[in-house]
Amino acid sequence: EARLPEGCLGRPLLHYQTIDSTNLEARRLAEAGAAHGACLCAEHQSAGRGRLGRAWQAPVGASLLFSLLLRPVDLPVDLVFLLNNVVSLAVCRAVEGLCGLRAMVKWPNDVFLDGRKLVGVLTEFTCRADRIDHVVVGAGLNVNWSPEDLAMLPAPAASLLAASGRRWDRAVLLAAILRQADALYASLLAGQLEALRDEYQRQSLLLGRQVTIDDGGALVGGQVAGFEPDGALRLSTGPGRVRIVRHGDVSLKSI
Ligand code: BT5
Repeated sequence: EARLPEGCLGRPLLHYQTIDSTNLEARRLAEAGAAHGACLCAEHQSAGRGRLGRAWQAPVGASLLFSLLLRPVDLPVDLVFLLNNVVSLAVCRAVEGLCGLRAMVKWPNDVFLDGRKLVGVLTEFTCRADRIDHVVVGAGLNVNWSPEDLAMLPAPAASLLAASGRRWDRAVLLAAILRQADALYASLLAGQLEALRDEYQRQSLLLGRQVTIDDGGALVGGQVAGFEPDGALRLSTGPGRVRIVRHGDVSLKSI
């Protein structure tokens, strides 16, 4: 079950007991010339990172912590965010297929289960002469966290164990995610942006909801009307007024 087909993303598969961050190590390997498709996973990160310098937590051995190294040399730089969506949707497909749980994407970079954060995704890239040199997409998935583990986090979070009442084999999960990511990545490179957007939209926690978005400066409120093929969020801010939002932190308005 944990075996990957020939040519699939995730080869080679590198496993670390402890590393500062799988994203940082993937970038170091990329700069040393590592090839497209490598996947790094770790039992423990001493400096697991989220966006904007935030920390990513995980009890040793309880999470699936991995980073994919991609070299999509022909992908336009302004579509790089779609690699984040490829991995988020791959996780949703794998979690639904294996565990029977319906996880939802929360723009820009989370996967939620039952209204709480299950996965965080961190996408970082490097360009050379206006083209993508490499992209690292890292994800942390709370797998075998007990309710007590979850209670240590500052914000409400979910785990597969807490949601399903059983433990899950992380190697089997990772293989399922990589197979799905491989298929979604192929459809991205084939230019199937609308199919990808439609799946993202079907899986979206935010579609149709009233939200407030903090883009680092002003707060902007409105109703999520959908997503652009490049991954940006369409926010309806008033009658006939749509604003395209490319980054920010989203809060759902409670009704
Ligand atoms: C993220 O950042 O959600 C991206 C997290 C990416 C982690 C992976 S693990 C493998 C790879 N190597 C790395 O070093 N990183 C990637 P952000 O949207 O900034 O959310 C961070 C916030 O989520 C924190 O400030 C906490 O409030 C919360 N948080 C921290 N750990 C969590 C966890 N395990 N589950 C749920 N929420 C968590």
